[in-house]
Parts: sequence; C-alpha cells; structure tokens
Amino acid sequence: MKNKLSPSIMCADFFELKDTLHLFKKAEIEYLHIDIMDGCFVPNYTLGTDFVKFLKGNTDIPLDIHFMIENPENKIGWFDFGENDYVSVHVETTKHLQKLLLQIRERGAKPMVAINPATPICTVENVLENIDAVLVMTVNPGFAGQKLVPSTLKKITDLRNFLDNSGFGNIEIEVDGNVSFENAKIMKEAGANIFVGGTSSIFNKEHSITDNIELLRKMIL
Ligand code: S6P
Ligand code: MG
Repeated sequence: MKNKLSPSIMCADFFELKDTLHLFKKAEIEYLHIDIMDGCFVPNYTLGTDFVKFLKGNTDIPLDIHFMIENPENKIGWFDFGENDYVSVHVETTKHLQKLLLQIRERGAKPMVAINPATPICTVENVLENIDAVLVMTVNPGFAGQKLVPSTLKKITDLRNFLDNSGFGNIEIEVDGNVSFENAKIMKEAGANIFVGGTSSIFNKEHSITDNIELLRKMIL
C-alpha cells in the first residue's frame, strides 16, 4: 500500500498559502487535509465552506476533508468535493453512518470513517464495504499541537490486523494528530499509510516545509 502525505492546512501560514500550494505540488503531496469544526463536537472552529471552494479553484491536489461536526448529514451538502477527494465523518457524530457514507460515495468521493482515541475499532465493523479508509485520531480532535495519546498506536496495529483478516486489506489507515517524524515511523510500522502532517512535522518551523516533507517521507519509507 502506498504511503501518502496529507498536510494539515489549518497549520499553514495563510499569508503564504499560494507559495505553499505550489511547493506541495512540486513535492507531489498526495492530499490536502482540511479540518472542519463546528464548536459543538469539538471545542473550536477552523476552516469552512468558502475556504474549501477557494482550494478547489486554486489547486488540483485532491482534498482530504475531515468533518468534526455534529450531524454531518445535514451539512456536507454545503461543501464542494467530488471525485478523488477523501471525505471523513466521525462515527460519534451521526446516527445514520452507513447512509451518510453511501451519500459521500454517490458524489464520487472516497468515504472514510474517523474514530476518536476512546472509540473502539468495532464501531467500523459494519461499514467496511462502504469505506476506502479509516481515520484513526491519535489525539483528541479540536486543536493542533497536542501530544499523542499512546494507546492509539496499538489501535492502529489492531485495526490493520482486523481489516486484513476480514478480507478488507485494501482499506487504508490515516493517522491524524502529533504525527511527528518519530511518531510517523512508529505509526507506519503499526500499519498506517496516510499521514496528516501538522505542527509536529510538515509545518514544524525549525526547518523549511520542503525539508520537513523530505524527512517525513524518509521516516515512512
Ligand atoms: C485536530 C485536527 C488535526 C490537526 C493536526 C495538527 O483536531 O483534526 O488535523 O490539524 O493534528 O497536527 P499536529 O502535528 O499539530 O498535531
Ligand atoms: Mg484533522
């Protein structure tokens, strides 16, 4: 399974976004991770409908939209996404998960289920046919710059084994939260293959974004 990077755009310097997008294109970045928060499911607000529209109009890098909102079935229609984009919804936010995943697939996008650190992997068991990936939150969602929840590492291993043993070895695992260079290596060994890079890697201010991408790629080889 190919290892892929998805920089968390809420961590970008918005004054430099045009240059950053160029740089991502040159570095063959696979996805742009877009965090959508509603101040209810998580205690924060971040990016929204107009920002997603702006990105769709200014780059052809596929989006990886991470909805952290209550009742996403009432709101995903407001957002511009389609073919080649990944769209994740949290199992904790909807009563009609399977139906919602079908709706995402009908729009041509790749549906993904996201689970919080405390949410067990059995919650995805009955929607395996409806998803392309599982997003394992390795911090509690809401903010960048948090510390890894250590128990999520075993969860990645357990999930990889569970997917492989259930005949769904094609389902990818994305990790989001404190994906530092060191943690990325461990997460990769545990079975993850899509890495959200935020303040602890791609947007780490100690080095340039290009150097950070190069190092992160090396860590997940
Ligand atoms: C958090 C959000 C994430 C963060 C990312 C930041 O709720 O879903 O996508 O933006 O985790 O990365 P870091 O390296 O600062 O943890
Ligand atoms: Mg996210």
